[in-house]
Amino acid sequence: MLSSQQFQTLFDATLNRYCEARFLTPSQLSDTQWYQFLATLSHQTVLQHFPANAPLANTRKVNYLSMEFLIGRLLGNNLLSLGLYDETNQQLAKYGKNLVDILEQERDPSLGNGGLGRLAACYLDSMASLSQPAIGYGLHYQYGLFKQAFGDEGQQLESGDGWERDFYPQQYHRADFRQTVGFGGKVSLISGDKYAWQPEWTIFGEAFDLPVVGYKGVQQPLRLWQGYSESAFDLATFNDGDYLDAESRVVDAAKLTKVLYPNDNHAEGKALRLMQQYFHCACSVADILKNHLAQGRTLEQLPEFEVIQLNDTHPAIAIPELLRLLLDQYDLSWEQAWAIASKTFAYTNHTLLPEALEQWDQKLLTQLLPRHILIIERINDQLRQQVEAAFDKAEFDAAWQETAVLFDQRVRMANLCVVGSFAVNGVAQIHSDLVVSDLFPAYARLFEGRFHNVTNGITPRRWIRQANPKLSALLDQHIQGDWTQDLSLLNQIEPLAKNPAFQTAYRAIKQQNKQALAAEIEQTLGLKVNCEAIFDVQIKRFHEYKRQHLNLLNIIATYQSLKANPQQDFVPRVFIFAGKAAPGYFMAKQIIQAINGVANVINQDPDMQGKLQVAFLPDYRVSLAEKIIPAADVSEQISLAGKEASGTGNMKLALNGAITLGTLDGANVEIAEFAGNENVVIFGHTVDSVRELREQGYVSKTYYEQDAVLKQAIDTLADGTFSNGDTERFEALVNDMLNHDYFCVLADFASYREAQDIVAKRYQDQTAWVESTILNTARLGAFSSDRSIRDYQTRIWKK
Ligand code: GL7
Repeated sequence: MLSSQQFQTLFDATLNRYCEARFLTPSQLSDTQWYQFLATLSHQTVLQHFPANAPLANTRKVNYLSMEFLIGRLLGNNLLSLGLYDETNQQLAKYGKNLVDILEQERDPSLGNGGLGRLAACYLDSMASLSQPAIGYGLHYQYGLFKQAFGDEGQQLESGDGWERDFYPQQYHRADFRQTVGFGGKVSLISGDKYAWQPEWTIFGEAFDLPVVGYKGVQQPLRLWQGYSESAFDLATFNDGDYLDAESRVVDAAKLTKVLYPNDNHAEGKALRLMQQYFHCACSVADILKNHLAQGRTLEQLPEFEVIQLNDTHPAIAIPELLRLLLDQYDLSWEQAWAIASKTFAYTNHTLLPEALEQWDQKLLTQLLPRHILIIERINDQLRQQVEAAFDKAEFDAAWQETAVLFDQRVRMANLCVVGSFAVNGVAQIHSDLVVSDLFPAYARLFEGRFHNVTNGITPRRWIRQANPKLSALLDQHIQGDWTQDLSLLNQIEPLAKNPAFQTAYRAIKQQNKQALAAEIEQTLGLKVNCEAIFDVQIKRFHEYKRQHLNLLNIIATYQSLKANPQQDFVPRVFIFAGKAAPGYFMAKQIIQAINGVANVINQDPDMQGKLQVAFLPDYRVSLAEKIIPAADVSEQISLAGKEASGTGNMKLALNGAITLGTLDGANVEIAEFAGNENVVIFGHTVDSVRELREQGYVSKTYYEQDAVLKQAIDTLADGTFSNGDTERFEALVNDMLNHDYFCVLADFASYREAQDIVAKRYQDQTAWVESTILNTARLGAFSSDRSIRDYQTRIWKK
């Protein structure tokens, strides 16, 4: 590592060169140029001075395969990990510059949609910090998740995010790691059960490495593959005289990794997506094997040294791909190949939503990957025999219907993962239990001991240290030992929860963070919010199951109540939203537009000023989350019970001193256990009572008819009050709530309103409130992703 003196010398020399090359002096540099200079300097410092590659000890190397890594800005994080953050700030001060402003210049690489992609980034951070040998494998999308803006009528507008086009120095092209990936073509039987695949066309995978810099740990790569075609034309086709067709293949190669599919918890079934998945897996598996063999190890030793962790089913095709290489390229028998592959893969399930469970059309798979489909058929046959042996005749049909990999001309990717992995885990206790009881009960019987829970976690480096420097300084003062490395140390502040001086300091920090967010809101929306009000935050993807429209109905009802009775005792509130909807998800976009419509009316109503305000910040992304989270008083986690596998925003918000207002869903359950029931506010139906509700035949309209407050809220959404008189704008949303309401918003409305009243009452007793929020920080150290990674190590990756 660099000493302070060495860093200073390097800083000065690099700055000189940067300025000379541009005929500028440091005082003439813009903030963007300062960022460019610093990002380059930090990248070089990481590569040259930070320890690389943790040695293998008692654990295997983790190959973390994920289609998404929502890594966010890297410069601040890397400077912290290098131990050069304060040093850099001091250097900049010499030129009258402030690091915080410079960091604002960085574009977030938005290479993910939501929680699943952000989790992958937190896990890379933790693995590098704990020196768990690991590599992340993903795709180098040229366009990350779309940018979001709002139109005149509050509708979501989307535009492309070419995150690296202008300048992105924190990666490097590893030309020597190139892979070749085949598609289509035919398979011929050579002899016995030996096959040869002749792909119809091939695409190159180019590797880009982004170093993941662990806190006091090591740096190891996030390797992202980009599609590329070797020559301008496919020569075989070109020579056949089919010039245009040859060129179109080039176009296809370039298109392959152009965009991230913008769906969250929803599988689209498009051929291009399947191609992306296979391309990702083929490049990664080949790279893993290459590195393994280069160390003089045998194929049989693969599971002893490597584990391939599948982040959801998106990389499921890696299983047949590894089998294919072992069978066709290395000439192993089926039994040998299966013995290796089935001990190498582990699968994390992230959702129970049926629309998110990927199934591929058998025909499409056969066309694109004719060799893989044969392997999948063989897995299916082998499985059938196991199911026949384990279940008696009367049970077989039901068991097979659940467990078959190939069923009704469809390949079920979750099933492929369960069968091909040695371990399967859910992401919060309640979710892992539901995976066994509801999704895969027959598998749980068939494969005893295969199912586990690893509750998600979040990295304290980014989500406390970096996002909330003021709270971090307070924690530093009162905690012995480095809490950023061992978050359980936060429990040292528990005895201070009632201490008036500590309460005052903790509360003052929240207040300052709220002021900073208020400034951001004013700058973005032109809205001045009341910092004495409760900052009530719901920030996440827009999805019906997350029920932002439940939040919205309460806002409308509150507004109506305040209009009807302006003198009532009311605790002021600012409702803060952020989040994107998939461009093709109509209902989620309706909800966004409705929130904007309501915000517009309420924020312009003079009676509401300082009392009730609604701020919907556009373009939610990691860097915006870092600004909102430290300023939140209330964390809205209001999904229908049983639908949110875990959630991770809930952990970030609670650790930063927000009170969870939530259903008994996902990790909320564990947050309530750790924080103590008196320090959260729980409402609504439970998994069991939702089941009963459905069994009785849920009719949402009954709730509407029987609850005048609810009725009035929905009616005004329909009558044009929030849409400039347009009675059609929110028709689909209103109709859905009245006639369908699959996610039981109306059934939970009354209970949610009561919970909101409880929040308001508790907030009025500031001493008790602050004590509660301190206890949230003190007691939730278990939600560090370091703990999650240790759980993976002991439960799953152990040798
Ligand atoms: C998700 C879950 O919805 C979310 O609850 C969980 O926290 C996250 C990480 O485990 O995974 N599953 C999923 O498909 N997406 C998620 O965010 C997109």
